[in-house]
Amino acid sequence: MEKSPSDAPHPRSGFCLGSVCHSSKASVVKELLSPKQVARAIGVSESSLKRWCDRGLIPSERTAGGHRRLHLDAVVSFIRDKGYDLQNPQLLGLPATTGQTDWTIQRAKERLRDALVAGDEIVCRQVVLDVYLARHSISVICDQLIAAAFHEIGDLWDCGDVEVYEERRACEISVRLIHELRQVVPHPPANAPTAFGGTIDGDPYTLAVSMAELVLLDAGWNASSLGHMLPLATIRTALETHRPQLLWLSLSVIRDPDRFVEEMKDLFVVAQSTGTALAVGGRSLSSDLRHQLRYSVFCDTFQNLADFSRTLLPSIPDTSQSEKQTMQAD
Ligand code: B12
Repeated sequence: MEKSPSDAPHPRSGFCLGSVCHSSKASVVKELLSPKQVARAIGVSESSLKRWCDRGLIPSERTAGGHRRLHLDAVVSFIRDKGYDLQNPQLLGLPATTGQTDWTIQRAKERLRDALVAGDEIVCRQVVLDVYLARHSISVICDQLIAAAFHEIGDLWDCGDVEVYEERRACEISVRLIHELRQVVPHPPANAPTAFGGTIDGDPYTLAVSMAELVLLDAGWNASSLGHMLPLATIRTALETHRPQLLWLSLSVIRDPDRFVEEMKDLFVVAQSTGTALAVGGRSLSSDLRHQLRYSVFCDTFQNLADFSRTLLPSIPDTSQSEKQTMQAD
């Protein structure tokens, strides 16, 4: 049965699939879709699709000749927000089986882990996109899919079942996957509060810091990763200069714990003076170390971070609560 949207979809910043990359901010190559293509892809009539365009329920534009055209990123957002099934994903240039597997998170994690180890980027992209289209939250995708797959890859490496090059290639693929997800999460409003984050000097682990950035963007923050291997002194300068409302630190490696404790004391004082909440997480923060530190919150998971960040911004709705809800028919 044909479904009809009940309200306007969230504006999205852009989406990048395969060789087709576009964004509403930066004007690069844009693939425009016709209402007929989109209608056939999601199994609705072309006239319904055109009506939704005209009602502004799905963003579209007109060609010089007056024909409606839709951007892929807006279409993907629409499908996700409204819960449509992708009947012919290839018509949108998506992998043929996108949206056609009802993954459990556990099964998706196993598939992602295997595809990451095999270097099969197409399958990795398909699994992550499927789970996103199935309305799982970004924090669940980060915690239970990508991070969980990496925990298993680490164990496989430890047992000698995964080569170093396979693990590194998996990281490269994941950096690209996270970047692609970054393009589809809702674009934070111009006046969104600012969050900065990074890893400290000596910490080469980049995935968690990028995932935290993605999770915060999705939670409505103007989040920017400052990168990895940052001396705490430069993080301090960033706070003093920009006074972000939130700073996240991912701490996978702490080379010199005593020095770290001293520098963190200073950083906390600065954070208080700049009105910056300090969120910390990561494998190297033992409970012993945590007892010597001051911070606003310690997070085991990205879900913790998303939840904490929302307590700072009670006006931002928690979209993860509506995960997997089915859409109402018109
Ligand atoms: C990829 C990887 C690397 C890559 C990282 C590359 C990159 N670009 O990031 C590189 C090559 C650097 C690397 C190097 C090494 N690695 Co390594 N690595 C991993 C691996 C497979 C994945 C790490 C990762 O990104 N995981 C995904 C993140 C998101 O998960 P996470 O860090 O556990 O974070 C969770 C929480 O802590 C939380 N979190 C983390 N940070 C933050 C921050 C905030 C703000 C919040 C809210 C939450 C949060 O969120 C996650 C939960 O969802 C892990 C396996 C594992 N268990 O993670 C091994 C692992 C960490 N590595 C290991 C080892 C041994 C090494 C090396 C010593 C190997 C060597 N002989 O050279 C070196 C050490 C490097 C160093 N300088 O310290 C061991 C560590 C064992 C131990 N007891 O410490 C592990 C556990 C593998 C294993 N099973 O043995 N590694």
